Amino acid sequence: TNERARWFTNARFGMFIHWGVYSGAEGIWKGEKLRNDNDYAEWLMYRNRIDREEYLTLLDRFNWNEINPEEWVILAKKSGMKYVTFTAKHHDGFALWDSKVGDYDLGNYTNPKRDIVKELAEACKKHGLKLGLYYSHWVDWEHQYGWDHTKEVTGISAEKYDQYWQEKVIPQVRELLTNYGEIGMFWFDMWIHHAHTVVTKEQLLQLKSLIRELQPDCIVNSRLGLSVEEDPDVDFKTLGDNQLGSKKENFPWQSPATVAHSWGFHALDTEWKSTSTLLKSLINNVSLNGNFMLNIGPRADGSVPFEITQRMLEMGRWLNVNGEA
Ligand code: JFZ
Repeated sequence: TNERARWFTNARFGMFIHWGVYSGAEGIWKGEKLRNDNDYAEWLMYRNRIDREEYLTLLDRFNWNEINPEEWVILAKKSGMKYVTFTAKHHDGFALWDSKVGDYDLGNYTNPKRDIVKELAEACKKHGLKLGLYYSHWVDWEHQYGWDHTKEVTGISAEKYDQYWQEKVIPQVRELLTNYGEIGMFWFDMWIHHAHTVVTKEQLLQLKSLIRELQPDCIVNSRLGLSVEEDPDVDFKTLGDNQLGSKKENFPWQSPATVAHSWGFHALDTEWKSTSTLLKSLINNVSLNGNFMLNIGPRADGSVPFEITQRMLEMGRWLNVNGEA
């Protein structure tokens, strides 16, 4: 078994946090209330073809005096979760820490400067949880040479994509693994094998070896996008949402899930799963030796919807009675 992933296998239950500039829109752009195939709140910038400057006007809706990431960590802890995974950079390309790489980052748009990765790292340390970082490596809608799905049609040269990779992805991941203490996991997100798109095996291996070099104990999920043949050193597999693995898996596995539908907060989300449905998912998952990561989508003031906190705290109470320490 993989020593590096031992804590993760034992952790069983973690919190996913989708929070970023899009949280200010709550899934609705200029009054548009259409729901379609891809109505994830965090896909707003791409779906509505919002340019990189106008998109940031959403930051005006943030209440920086209210936002306290420690509250997310405390909720995770009370819910029986052992780690949190935060969207440090989602597909919109906006870095939620004080990044020196480029200018599309929170440090550059807050005064006094905020650095949510730093605040979360400190809160996790204080409360004894591991910190994972979601980093959208493949897709980036902000960088002119990053991948977006219109490029399936228009194409992009390998040279240009590599420019994005070398001047943004590599130095940002280096920053995250250098300035914030121990990072328990890197959670990448590429659900189509790289052969279908623009990312090369060499680029992905470069990223993987950077992580191994800077923090050898940091675990990396399979959505990095390399096959087991290309990189046998996989730490854990991320399955599709709510998908279950089996006891016979060769690698630790995890399934991510939301409480309603969207990952980022969506004002039109109304179909909340019940606590017992969520508990059944957790129990199914754990009984098959898996790991369940349940999402919160806080609002632009940092608050977590009541429908989510209530269910998570109920799960925590159940685990207090029935779970193993
Ligand atoms: C991706 C993102 O596009 C989305 O915004 C969110 O961050 C989610 C956690 O990850 O969306 C996916 C990717 C893969 C699957 C489902 C949603 N899948 O394989 O089932």
